[in-house]
Amino acid sequence: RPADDWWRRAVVYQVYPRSFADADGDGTGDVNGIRAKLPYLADLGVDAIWISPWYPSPLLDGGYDVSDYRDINPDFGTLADADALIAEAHALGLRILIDLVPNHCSWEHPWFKAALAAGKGSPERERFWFRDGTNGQPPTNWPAAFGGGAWQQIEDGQWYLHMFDISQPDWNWDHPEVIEEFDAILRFWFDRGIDGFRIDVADSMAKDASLPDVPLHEGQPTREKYVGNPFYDQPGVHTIHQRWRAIADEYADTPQGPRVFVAEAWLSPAERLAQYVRSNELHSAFNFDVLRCAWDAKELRQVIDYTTDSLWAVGAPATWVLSNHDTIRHRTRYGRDQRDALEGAGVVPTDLELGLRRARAAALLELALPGGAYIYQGDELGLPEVEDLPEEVLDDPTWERSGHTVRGRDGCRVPIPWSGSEPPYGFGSGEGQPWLPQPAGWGPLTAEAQAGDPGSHLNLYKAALRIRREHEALGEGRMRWDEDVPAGVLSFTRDPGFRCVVNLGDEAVDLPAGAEVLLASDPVPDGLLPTDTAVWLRA
Ligand code: TEU
Repeated sequence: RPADDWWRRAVVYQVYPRSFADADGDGTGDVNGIRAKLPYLADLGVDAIWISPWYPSPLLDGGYDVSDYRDINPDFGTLADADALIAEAHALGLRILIDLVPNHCSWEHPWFKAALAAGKGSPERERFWFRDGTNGQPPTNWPAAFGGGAWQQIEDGQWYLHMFDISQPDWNWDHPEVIEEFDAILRFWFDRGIDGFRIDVADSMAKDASLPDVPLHEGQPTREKYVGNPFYDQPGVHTIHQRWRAIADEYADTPQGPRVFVAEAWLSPAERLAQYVRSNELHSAFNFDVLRCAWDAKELRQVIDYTTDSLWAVGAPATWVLSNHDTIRHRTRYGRDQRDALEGAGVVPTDLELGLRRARAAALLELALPGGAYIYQGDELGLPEVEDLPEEVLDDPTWERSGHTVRGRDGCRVPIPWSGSEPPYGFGSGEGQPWLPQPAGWGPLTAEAQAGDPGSHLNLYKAALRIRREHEALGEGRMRWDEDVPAGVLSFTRDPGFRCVVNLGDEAVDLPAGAEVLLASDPVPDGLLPTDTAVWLRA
């Protein structure tokens, strides 16, 4: 296969640096920790890693509050460590994507500090959204993502816009200096050898500068991304993406191959998302509709169909994702019957054994679908969401900003258990406590414990990724649903000669006669496919 289309079929592993691996033993993950685990990732069989923000940051939103886009957070390491990581990863055949956070920065960013100091009407304020309010009220009724309004008033009476936390002022993307600054940031990292960027809230940078209010829903300003929303999916975002694509394309004809973008945009329906991956824009975009699906054959099939149809219409590959650092881990989600399992951590009863079976089956489904796939760190170990973190350790801003009503996203960010039978499970030396406490009982889930067990979750992922690399049917390409299966079963064929069958129904079904089982998510006795089980077949 040509190296230049690697991103169309790549399996990318998401590293959340704070929680991945701790080389210096201070209880916080770091760049040298990632370096130490590169052989693990190469052995796992992924093609690339995406590293969530590693920049200097007060970490008020886990690093999505960037105070310097051209450096490494001293808690995580140095630029020299990052350079070494890039070189070592490339030597192992792993590509590196990093996170670009272009909608907002941290209130500690020098440009924002300069804007506060320079005062009303200054050119420094023009790079952000500073406005006067009316009668003590903010300029618009826009809601912030983590609760409360999106405008924060400062001492001189002006308000600044923050679509996320108050510590994350929104950039003014109508300003040439902001545009040029991000051009330079892209080049800075491309020149250091980065293979691409995941674009944070890729649908939000452009704003309707006439600042209209949003409609009310049940008395509250809506957070819905309706068509025409003044701060989401504005036409201006596409101008920005086209500009970035041109920059990435300047690097395309180098031995390293193309530099790529993946959009994070929680936009439905897929036709809307497909606009972001037209050939002169971003290369790919996460599909979150599958992530939001219940464990239901009909619903999944429908979502897979309209996703692939709308992406293929613009020539883009599908990009599947089951979990990330913002969502409840799918082992836990799939262990629940409730369709609203994405919300309400801690209140819905969870069957973790059921969740694990389904997570195993889901891994085979995800990795057999056409296109690329993302794996969130720890999902290869079958980690569940940690739902009983003590309130005093909760760190996600949603906890604070929601007035302690939403527990937030910490439960999927608990440091990875690598080895040993008790905390910190090889995450650091134990000298510095892990920044979030790990639960007791994770001993059997460590990478070390699973490595030697042929039936482990880790070894299922490894086997699937090995077959995916070897089997020419997998990755980019087309799929065809097989209709000769009972309701509740998903079955599709990839050419040549590869079939994936997933039983999401209530009873065991017959496996197709004469098929050779390449891989099964759980044992398949007597030609039967049990419930919540998936198989890969040579058809
Ligand atoms: O998330 C963007 C985003 O829209 C999320 O708030 C999403 O809607 C929510 O988490 C769904 O559960 C990105 C990052 O992934 C997230 O970690 C950051 O907090 C956010 O941007 C702000 O940078």
